[in-house]
Amino acid sequence: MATPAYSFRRCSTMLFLPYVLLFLSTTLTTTAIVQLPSNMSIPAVIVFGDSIGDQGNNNNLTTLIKCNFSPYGKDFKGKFATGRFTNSKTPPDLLAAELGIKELIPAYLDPNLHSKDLPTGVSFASGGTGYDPQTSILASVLGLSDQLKLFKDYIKRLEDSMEKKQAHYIISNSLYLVIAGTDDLANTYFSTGVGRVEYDIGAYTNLMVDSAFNFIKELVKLGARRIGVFSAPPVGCLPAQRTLAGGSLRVCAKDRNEASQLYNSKLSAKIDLFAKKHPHLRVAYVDIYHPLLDIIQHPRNYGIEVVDRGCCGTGDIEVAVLCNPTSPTCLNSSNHLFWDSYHPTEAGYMFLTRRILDENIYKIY
Ligand SMILES: *[C@@H]1O[C@H](CO)[C@@H](O)[C@H](O)[C@H]1NC(C)=O
Ligand SMILES: *[C@@H]1O[C@H](CO)[C@@H](O)[C@H](O)[C@H]1NC(C)=O
Ligand SMILES: CC(=O)N[C@H]1CO[C@H](CO)[C@@H](O)[C@@H]1O
Repeated sequence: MATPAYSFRRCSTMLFLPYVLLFLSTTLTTTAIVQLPSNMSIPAVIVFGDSIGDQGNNNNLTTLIKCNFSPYGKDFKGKFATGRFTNSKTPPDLLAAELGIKELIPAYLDPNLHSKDLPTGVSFASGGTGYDPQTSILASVLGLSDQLKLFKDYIKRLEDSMEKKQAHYIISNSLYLVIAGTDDLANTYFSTGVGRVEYDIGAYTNLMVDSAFNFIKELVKLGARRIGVFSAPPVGCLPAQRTLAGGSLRVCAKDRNEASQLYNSKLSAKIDLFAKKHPHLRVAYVDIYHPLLDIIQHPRNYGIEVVDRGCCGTGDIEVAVLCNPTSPTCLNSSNHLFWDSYHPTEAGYMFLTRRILDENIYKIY
């Protein structure tokens, strides 16, 4: 694909931002950090998948996989828990802001969702879900097929609220994020062992990749063109996985990381092939494995001090209901990579988001 024609004005924009905001405070909501080519625009960010992109959809589900209570949201504006599985913003929020679209991507199931939020994007993601249909069933959350149904509903609402041509423009030019795989590996395959009853890791990662592809094809059928498909993270380095499978020293669990790498290699090969076959589409494999591993191996380069436990509670095991108002938190979440035993802090997500943009933005032009 073409060489990147974008430029980053991050530093100068950062310095300049307070002044811009001062002058435009009544109308301006977001200043783009990434400069897209002038003939291209991304009207919306639309998100599917798991807790990395769940902006509060699980709040209204009957599941234990939720986090709409303190200390979640501790560093969010207004210091309240929105249902995001971190101390503040998630990658969809950070990506949308860097692209100059808006500051926050709302949950589609948020009862306060305004119709004016629709044209700039929403999230259908649900914490605890995965490509394996068993994963969402075990967690009582929205599976990817449920998320597709909601997306169809979204398209209809969009078409009802504007000219068909305009709605079509939004659907076909938006950036779609598909973020799943962690829960399949960490929960369904390794922790509960449900996956292992029927499959070895080779067969299980094939099932994940096939399911990811069916999902991508459905999105394309519904009109999506720009799709970023996230890799699995180094699952064995999530603090809870260190505790469960990393021995007394809580090292990164080797079998989990090898499983992530196996899945990622199959996914990226298949996406590259798919992208070559469909040059009118922009489907990109988004590596989050290596950017996260780099922070874990070289935390000082990022001003991070703690990478092996979360900020919430002991940091070894607390997540969702186990990280709750009775849990003490670390003093400074910005020097922790992980917020709870499973999810990065906003600081961690910020480093990740910037790497994602640096490495992938040209793939979606
Ligand atoms: C934008 O312009 C570039 C260079 O002029 C061209 O290669 C690219 O196809 C254009 N993209 C769109 C979406 O029109
Ligand atoms: C928190 O950690 C960040 C990142 O290392 C650092 O820049 C900041 O100064 C720290 N804040 C406090 C209050 O110590
Ligand atoms: C589980 C739960 O909280 N369900 C609620 C979701 O929202 C609807 C209406 O907004 C309520 O009727 C449900 O009780």
